[in-house]
Amino acid sequence: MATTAPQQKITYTSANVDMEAFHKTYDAALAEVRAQVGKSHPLYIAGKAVEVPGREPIVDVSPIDTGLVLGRFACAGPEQVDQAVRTAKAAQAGWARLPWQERIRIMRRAAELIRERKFVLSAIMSLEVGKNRLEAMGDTEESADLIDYYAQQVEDHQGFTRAMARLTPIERNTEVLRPYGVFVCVAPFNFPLALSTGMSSAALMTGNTVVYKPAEDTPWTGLKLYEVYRDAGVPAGAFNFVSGHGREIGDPMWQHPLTDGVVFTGSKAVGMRIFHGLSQHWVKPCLMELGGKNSTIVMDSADLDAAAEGVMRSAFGLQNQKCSATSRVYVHRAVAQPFVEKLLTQTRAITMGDVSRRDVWFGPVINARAVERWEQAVAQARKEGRILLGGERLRGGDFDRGHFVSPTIAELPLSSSLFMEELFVPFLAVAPIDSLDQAITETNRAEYGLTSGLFSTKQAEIDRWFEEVEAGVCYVNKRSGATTGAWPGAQPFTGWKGSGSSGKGGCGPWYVQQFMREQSRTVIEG
Ligand code: UN1
Repeated sequence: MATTAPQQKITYTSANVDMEAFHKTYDAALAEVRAQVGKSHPLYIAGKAVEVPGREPIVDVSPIDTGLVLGRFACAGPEQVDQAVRTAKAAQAGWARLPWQERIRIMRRAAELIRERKFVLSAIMSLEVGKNRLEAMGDTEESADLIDYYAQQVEDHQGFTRAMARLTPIERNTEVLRPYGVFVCVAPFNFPLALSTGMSSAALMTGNTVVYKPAEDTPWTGLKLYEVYRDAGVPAGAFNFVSGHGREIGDPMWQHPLTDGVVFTGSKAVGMRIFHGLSQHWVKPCLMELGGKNSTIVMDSADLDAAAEGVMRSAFGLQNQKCSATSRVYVHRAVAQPFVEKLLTQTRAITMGDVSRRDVWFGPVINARAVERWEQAVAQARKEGRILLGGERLRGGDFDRGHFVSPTIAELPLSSSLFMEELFVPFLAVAPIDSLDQAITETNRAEYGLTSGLFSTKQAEIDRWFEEVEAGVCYVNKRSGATTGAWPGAQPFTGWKGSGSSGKGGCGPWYVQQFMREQSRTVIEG
């Protein structure tokens, strides 16, 4: 069966899709992908395969089944990093000299190819990340839409060239935005296609070249993005695929003197290290999205069914491994008991296991380190408060093959550090509050400020919350996901405080401009 058949678009909040056709095509794509596992893959620098003979490859295993080796990926060292950055530098002028319309044409072709390949790309992500089918397809569709949305921004601004005022009749003044040069693009595992595509496509279409490092846990999806760009016509050397161990190659990439900027999505700790280290001789752009500790506030006027479903979806979708996930809930004391009961009922109904199967919603966490983090959080919660649901590793059958932990909800005192630290595992902290003021104060106490959710039917509360909450992406009464599901062109994804660096997010109208610098051009014509 063809896995490239066109089908309806799936977003993170889709309904009314023909699920029979979807699952049939997904099954076929999974079979196709399973037939390709276990191969060895090189790096791609200057359009050429580069082997790294002296170093052990990265063994890419599925978190669903750690016995399933998806592939072996060449493990770059500093020498290959140097080669990749030099290559990107050499390719940059030629790429930037193309008329912007030509770059946009190539990038829009890449979006088309992602849509053509969407079932195979999603099936790979299901196996490589442990993403359920709809989440994986959402990731793929978002990737294509990100390219188109950014391309539209460039078109709407005529390639970012505009005529400026004249101070005298004899001068002609123009301003143009021009690329910085070489961007190092470091991607995380959780949205291995959407975040890689969003960051790199914005860099590329504005005339930069890219050295791309996929997350260590998801090099296969990253390689597929390389193939998309190559097949779309991105010239050799403009996008270089360099897999390897996190810090070992990440550091030499951004520390390289020929690197002109960094675009990074990942942890705050790593992001801050890059930010502080990047600008040694002059200030270089460092565009970062750095995680969250997102709260949802449930007020006494809320529709509690909607709130419970919205929180469950945002807390446990992709096993909480989203920067946008809800990981703490402040619920008004007057409705705390019925809300928590509904939340527990919703969470008990979650289907768990091998997420590559249809109808399984909740899968494994990404690796053994994540299991450990979850175990530590559970142990701390047992000491400080009360586990309301979960708290055990999942065992037996499918569960014994992968990194499976149960969706866990704990009631904790507001003083617990579990309300403030990002964990990135399925652990939800809940506490009753007495007022909106208190809930906003608690929310804003965190170092992070990415997404935030509110369930309330009182306009005055909604207005106040928008005004006072310190977060870039705010949702009211969102049942399909209290704090998750941002989409290109609909919800710009901007991290405030410790969640980002520039105040202008991906998915938004000010994103691509950040990959360029102004040049004002004055010509005296007299
Ligand atoms: C992330 O986890 O870094 O809003 C991105 C969402 C997704 C993006 C999450 N579009 O839930």
